[in-house]
Amino acid sequence: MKDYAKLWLAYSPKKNNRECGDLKKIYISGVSENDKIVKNAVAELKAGLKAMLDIEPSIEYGSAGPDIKIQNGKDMQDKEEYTISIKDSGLEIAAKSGAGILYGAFDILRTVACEESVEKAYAAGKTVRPSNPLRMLNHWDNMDGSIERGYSGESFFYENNEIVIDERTKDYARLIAAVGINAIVINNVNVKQAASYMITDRYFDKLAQLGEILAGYGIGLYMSLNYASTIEIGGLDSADPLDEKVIEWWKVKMAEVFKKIPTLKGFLVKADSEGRPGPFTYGRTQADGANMLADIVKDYDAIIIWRCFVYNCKQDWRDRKTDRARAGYDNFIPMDGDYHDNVILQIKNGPMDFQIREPISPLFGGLKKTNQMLEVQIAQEYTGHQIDVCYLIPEFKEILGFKTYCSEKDDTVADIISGKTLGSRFSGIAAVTNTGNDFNWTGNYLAGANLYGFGRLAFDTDLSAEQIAEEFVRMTISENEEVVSAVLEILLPSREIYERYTSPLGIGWMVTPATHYGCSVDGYEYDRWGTYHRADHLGIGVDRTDKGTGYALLYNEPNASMYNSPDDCPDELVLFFHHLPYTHVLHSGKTVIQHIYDTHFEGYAQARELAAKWDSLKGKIDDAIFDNVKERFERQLYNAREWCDQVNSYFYRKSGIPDEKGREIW
Ligand code: GCV
Repeated sequence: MKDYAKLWLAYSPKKNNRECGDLKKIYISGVSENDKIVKNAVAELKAGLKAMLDIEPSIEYGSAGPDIKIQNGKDMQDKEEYTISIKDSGLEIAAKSGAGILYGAFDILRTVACEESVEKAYAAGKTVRPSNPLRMLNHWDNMDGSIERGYSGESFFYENNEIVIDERTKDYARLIAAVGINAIVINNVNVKQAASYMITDRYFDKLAQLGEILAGYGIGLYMSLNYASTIEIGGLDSADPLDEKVIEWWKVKMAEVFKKIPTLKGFLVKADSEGRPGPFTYGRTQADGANMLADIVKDYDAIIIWRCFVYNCKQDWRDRKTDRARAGYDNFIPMDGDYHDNVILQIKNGPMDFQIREPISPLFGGLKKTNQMLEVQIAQEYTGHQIDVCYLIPEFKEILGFKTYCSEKDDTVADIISGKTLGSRFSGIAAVTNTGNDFNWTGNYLAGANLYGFGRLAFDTDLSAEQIAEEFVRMTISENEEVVSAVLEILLPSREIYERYTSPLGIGWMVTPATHYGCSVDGYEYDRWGTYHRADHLGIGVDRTDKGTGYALLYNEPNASMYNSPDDCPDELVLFFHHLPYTHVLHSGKTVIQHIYDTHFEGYAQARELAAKWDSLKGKIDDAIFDNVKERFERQLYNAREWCDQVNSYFYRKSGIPDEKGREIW
């Protein structure tokens, strides 16, 4: 087994331990001391406080409430809520479930680790209720050990088509529970080869064992499912969701699966997408497919999470009417209201695919009667492969705060996925994760801020991107104020800087095909994936207005009118919605072409500033962390320069319009 960093569970000794108050006793109330999550919470508290403050508090249990198991959906947030208050010479954590106690324990450990005063943090009593019922990580890990879009080594779940369970498995559960994650999907949504057999006795024992470990930290186990299992492992000739033979096969299969893996909470399904099989093959709808499976797993209190990433990936670039951005909406809205209660539709944040800037998917605010979950990606597929630093929490804050105008109140994406808007029992947020078996888990050490931050934000959407970043830095790099400020100055603007030196004004996609790292302005222009910028010598952008593909009109008003008008559309998305001349003047007062030049030069210059800031930390932080990020910055600068020069040269050559400031363009 490879060695690995402890990240925010390092629990290093604290100098300012007086600040942390007198923690002679910890009172735990509302739960049974025999609950296995409570036991893990207590072990965590004891180990953490001993390591950080060298104290050994005694634990006192108050009266236990009824024995509560957290089931999918049913009042999950109530049961995971916790309250911490000061009691006698110590602290009390009160909750209705072991998970609540665990989150409370990690809250205390975080307070101590960040050297905040325990007195101040809890004097008024602190109650935290998770913002979202499901706070999930989606692993795109394959059973051969590779990871689709993985940039931090190999899988720590699989090796040579076997499931690996070791100390790292448990530490992973601890790490993600500490930030509030309560669900993981352990295999790639592209379920192929050995992964199709995860629902057979070849893997049941290991999966049952893994499920138990995760359950001990309040984490539900989910798997991605091969929609065509009936054919691929069942020997049937069909996967038609309305075919009785198919339904019967799934009934028998699910009875076996849930008996053998009692902790299993459900499945994630990618169907009819990028070559994966699905109900369309049989002339059935996405709802037919999802409901068939959901009805069967309902008997086991399980759910089906069905992805909305369904689009035609064999488009003709000459065709200007078919618009990939419309696909999710067109494929899923007609059945709004038909999806059964234990189906959740999982929707990528944007209508395309995790570009550095996209509008919010119009499915949010479009679906009015369906359980919904947001899917974001912390694996930096299009945002720098964990080579370039790109702290994504500011973007996720924008996504969550987007007003969909789907109702009079509670109409933001955050409201929808928390279950507030629709009163839904099943909802939440998932991130395609950025972990692997690298020493530091995430390749670039600073990419750990996205793993940490996603969990924290999913648990409490009111936290600011700044607070989350600061916690990460204090807990995993240094408490030295100079270091904290410098790392925050690197993390916080990094997403905007990445956007500046890559693709402008919401256009996206100018990446190297297949790998998705590095610049290739026309890489996806004459391809089949529906990903075009439509640049010629006069202008650039995709007309998605009422005169073009009509995509802008899929939003509720006033968003539809705003996006439909080049004058009202926000600058950062204007080329996503409009085809404009290079001389078009933006709200910023700059022309499109000058914006392209300026942002690219600025973005590259700012990336150099970030790297220099990092260099200033030499000797002030752990050498291994310093070297790791330094090496990534060297690659980032090469990448940023290529982007800057290629994009500027491309558009200068297309448009013939020189840079007002006369800078060097090739
Ligand atoms: C798991 C994009 C990625 C694929 C990924 C797919 C998806 O197309 O490039 O690697 O497949 O999204 O989200 O299903």
